[in-house]
Amino acid sequence: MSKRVAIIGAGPSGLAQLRAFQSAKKKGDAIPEVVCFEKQDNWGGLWNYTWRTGLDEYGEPVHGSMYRYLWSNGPKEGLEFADYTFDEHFGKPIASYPPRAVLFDYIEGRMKKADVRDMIRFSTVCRNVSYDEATGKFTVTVEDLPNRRTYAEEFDNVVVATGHFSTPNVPFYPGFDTFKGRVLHAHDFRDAMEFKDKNILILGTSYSAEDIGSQCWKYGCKSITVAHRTAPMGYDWPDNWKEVPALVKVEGNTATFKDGTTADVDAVILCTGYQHHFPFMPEELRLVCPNVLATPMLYKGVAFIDNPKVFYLGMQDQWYTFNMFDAQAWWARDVIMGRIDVPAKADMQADIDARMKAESELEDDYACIDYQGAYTQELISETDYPSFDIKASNEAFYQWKKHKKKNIMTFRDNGYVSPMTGTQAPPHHTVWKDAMDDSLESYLDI
Ligand code: FAD
Ligand code: NA7
Repeated sequence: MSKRVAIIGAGPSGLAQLRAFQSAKKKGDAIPEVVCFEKQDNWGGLWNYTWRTGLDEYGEPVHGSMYRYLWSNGPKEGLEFADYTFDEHFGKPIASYPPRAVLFDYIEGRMKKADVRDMIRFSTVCRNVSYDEATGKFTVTVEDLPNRRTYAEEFDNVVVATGHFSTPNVPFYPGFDTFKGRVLHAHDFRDAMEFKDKNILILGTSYSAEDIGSQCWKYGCKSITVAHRTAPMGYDWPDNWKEVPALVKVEGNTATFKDGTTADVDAVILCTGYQHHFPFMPEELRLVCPNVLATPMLYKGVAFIDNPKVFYLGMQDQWYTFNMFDAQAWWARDVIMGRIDVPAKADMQADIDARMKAESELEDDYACIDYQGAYTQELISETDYPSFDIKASNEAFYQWKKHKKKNIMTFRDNGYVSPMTGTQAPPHHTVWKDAMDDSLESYLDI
């Protein structure tokens, strides 16, 4: 095959794309030349922890949004790779909510086995992509950061796998500019110990709000106040945690909420979500998208309908993660290799419209889980990605929701059944609230 494929980003999505091509090669198929550009000096994307915030050593925006002591916020049974199980990697069953380092090790284990590291150009940031109608080729311009060398190469396809939980959505509220404490976004949160004995105000009611609040509680903050714009999270919170209506303003250290109540706080943590941000893509190829399950502009949630030689991976709001990225990557690979045809643009648009309508009719989180499970299943059924028991994954998610409802501070102490191996996860040796050491060694007890 003389085709060249550029993958931008070596997080779980970009790595899924590399693994998809490598698995075809292993079966004896001729694959395109694949080059992956990764701006960090290692793979793993968000799972590659960095202490840095703001700008990195080269002046680039720091990609990392993960923080210390982060444990998986969903069951590992919902994200397991079908071609590389947890049992295979760890050689023994492990508990259901691994800390970041353990999941990083798992992601890395599959890629080491696939032996594709030399297809990645690390510390190389993608600056620009352009498409030439006449030649049908893309010019991808990148910068080799340590050597400050900018160069361009031609490709037949571009796979954008740069994630969408890195560029923060930062709202302004009156008084932020004169607030006496720290105002930070979740993207810049690193160590809950910073907030020990402090009163914190959190804005937002989704995963970051819930988990950063829980971290701060676990590591000894004095109180947590969460202000909601739309609806409270409604869990049965610990005594020093309260939910209040939307923030109106801060004056000095005093926050005032929509119902007129106030709270004195030391820090404000904006858990207000992220933006899909692709400054390196030209406007005509740039995905514009909110954090939803059915993405606009992408056929089957992957192929960019205005130019289906461009693919975006992992751009959905995520219940399913790693194995959904795999399903997308295998599907994109098969379009690139001519095994799957994309239909005419009007048909692709009709498909997108139908998916968006279906999403708008989903009644609750359980329906969302089913929806994304069915989507993952649909893509898998069109490729040779190992099929797996999606119903068992859905079941792990349902149980997770129920366990959270029952007790938000103990849900991580539960274990579920692997959809890949049928293995029942054992309980972890220490309950989450008492497990202060999140290292791989501590978790695996080695
Ligand atoms: P990313 O992991 O964001 O990787 C994108 C990669 O692209 C990065 O390596 C980045 O350096 C690179 N890149 C970006 N721009 C450029 C450029 N211009 N040029 C070259 N390279 C570039 N999911 C779960 O399943 N379980 C969890 O517990 C969980 N917890 C999370 C906690 C937090 C705080 C966040 C923010 C997300 C969490 N997620 C979790 C979801 C997460 O999005 C996925 O697990 C996964 O990391 C997404 O993979 P990705 O490859 O699409 O994106
Ligand atoms: P999400 O899931 O996109 O949630 C963003 C939250 O921020 C949501 O509760 C929004 O409330 C809230 N929000 C957004 N803008 C504002 C303003 N202006 N004021 C108050 N509240 C606001 O992002 P997360 O960071 O929680 O999660 C992203 C990923 O990180 C996720 O996949 C996890 O795995 C980790 P709304 O309901 O819209 O009123």
